[in-house]
Amino acid sequence: WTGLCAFAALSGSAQEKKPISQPLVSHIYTADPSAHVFNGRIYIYPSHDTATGTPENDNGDHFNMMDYRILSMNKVGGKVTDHGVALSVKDIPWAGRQLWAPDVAFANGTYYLYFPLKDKQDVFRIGVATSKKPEGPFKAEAEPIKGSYSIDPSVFKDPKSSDHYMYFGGIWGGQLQRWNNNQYDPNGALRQPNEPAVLPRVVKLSKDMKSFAEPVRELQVLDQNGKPFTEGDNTRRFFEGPWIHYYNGKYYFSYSTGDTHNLVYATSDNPYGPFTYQGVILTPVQGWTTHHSIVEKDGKWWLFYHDVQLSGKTHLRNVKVTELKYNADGSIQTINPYQ
Ligand code: FUB
Repeated sequence: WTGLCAFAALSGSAQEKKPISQPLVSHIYTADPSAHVFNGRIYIYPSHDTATGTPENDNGDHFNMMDYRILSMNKVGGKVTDHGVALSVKDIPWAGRQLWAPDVAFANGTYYLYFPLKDKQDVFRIGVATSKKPEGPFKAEAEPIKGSYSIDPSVFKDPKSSDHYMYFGGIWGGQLQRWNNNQYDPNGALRQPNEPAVLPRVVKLSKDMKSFAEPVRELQVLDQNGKPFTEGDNTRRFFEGPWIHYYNGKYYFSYSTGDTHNLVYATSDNPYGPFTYQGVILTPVQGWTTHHSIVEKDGKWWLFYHDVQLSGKTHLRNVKVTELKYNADGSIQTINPYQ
């Protein structure tokens, strides 16, 4: 994430256009919506944006979120309930700062909330917290998940095997460029335009849902000719915000391209990939970041996303939802968030 100057240039034109959907709530700022259907109800696990006064910089320090609040509704268009604070940074034993984009999975009769947070050394790790209810409150484990790093966990239950996989990662402020072969290099630099792009990561979860069952793997995302992207191919290479869903016998891996502000997707026959790039899901929104989830409810598919309609500020966002449509060949119809 980051790039404030780029946002200033982008927002002028976007703000003159009419949004295709309205913020789901306006009493708090929310972002990075991970939506799931639990017990027939839609639960949205967003970041909770707040104006803490932390100065802006290119590492995203002003995204200084202190807690999570969970939203739910019985259907798209229904009344949205804010369930209050579900987990606070002050209640996480290993916390440094910055609760970024979370996700939730259900297994073993328990809801598991996965969250990225900087530890006391200012290194992003991924933590887990549990609850017996989808809306929380959640109780955090004493330590981050062993072997975890970077940001934006997205946890997926494979309908074929019932195994759970975590997809994660984000470059720039998300620190993914500091991790090679799962080893940390504090000086790990961003790639040069002609170098291979940093890849998102995937790992199978253990049955206890609190640990990794294997070493973290890189997830290959290839172009239509089977070639990996270079860093310079920044309209297509992975930046942050991974999500995965299963549709019509295929796995769909989608993500943000960051500094080019698109949500794009790639498909595969295997949850470990390789994934082949297919196209754009959502063209740029107001604000620098773009982040999403995709979920089926009531026979339709929905794209949850965010923009900055309420505040005009890139770190004070609001979550939205719109219908996502497939063509007969399984490709996704590109959505323009403004008319
Ligand atoms: O909300 C903080 C960060 O901004 C998220 O982790 C990224 O995906 C971007 O949306």
